[in-house]
Amino acid sequence: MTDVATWAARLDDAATGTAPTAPLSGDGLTDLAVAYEVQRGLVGLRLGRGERLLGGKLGLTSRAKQIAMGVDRPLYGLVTSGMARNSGSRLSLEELIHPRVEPEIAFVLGEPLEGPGVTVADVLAATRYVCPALDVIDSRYEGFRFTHLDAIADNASSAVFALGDDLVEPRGDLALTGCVLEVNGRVVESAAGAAVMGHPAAAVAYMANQLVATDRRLEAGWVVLSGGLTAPVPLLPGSTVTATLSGLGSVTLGAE
Ligand code: 0L1
Ligand code: MG
Repeated sequence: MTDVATWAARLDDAATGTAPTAPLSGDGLTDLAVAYEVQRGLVGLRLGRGERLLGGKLGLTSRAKQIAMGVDRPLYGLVTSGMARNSGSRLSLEELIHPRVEPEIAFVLGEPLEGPGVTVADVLAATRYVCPALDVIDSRYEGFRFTHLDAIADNASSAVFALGDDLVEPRGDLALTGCVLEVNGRVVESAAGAAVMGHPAAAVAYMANQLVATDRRLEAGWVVLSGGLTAPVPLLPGSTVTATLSGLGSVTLGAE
């Protein structure tokens, strides 16, 4: 096996066995293109088990999160049907390693977006709906510690996501959309849409433009999670987490 296939299998084993592994950077992962190849391999293993590709996600899109994780650039990952849950679902924490959850704005595309040069205006024109989302991240690395390349290879720590039940056409300024994150009814974080790269659609544009490097694009019908608006919070047993976004509604996940 090449390093790419070996590394993808190692991360997949960590996820399915809920046993974290050491960062790949410690074993020679030093190249951005290779990191995204590992990500493709990892997602390919899911698709080989019958999952469907549903779209994309952005990570490390807020300055606060970049500082917290010690990186200086966003990254993207891919989301599949095996990660999707309905709002109101309760997750079994036995299937996860050390999950954290963060509120996001999700975009559902009506038209494909192909870079280079995709802008916020292009994203909004191509968007059919926006809705609140909860992104459950679960790094496959020990101690949730990794480099930027490690996190790319690990498919942006993707584990589970849920969308709100209300899909609305984008209107108003999403940079000004308010977000409140509650755990068991207590407000633990709050933010505005501008926390993500100044405007959440800028994150979607970033992914479309980055995909040029591999001759890919964002497809019509895809959902794209635009990145955490607040710091992530640990998903603890017995907790219920709700994100409410002004004008967009709310989304809830529980954990047992
Ligand atoms: O959704 C995310 O922001 C994940 C980015 C990857 C790094 C992390 O796990 O924080
Ligand atoms: Mg996220």
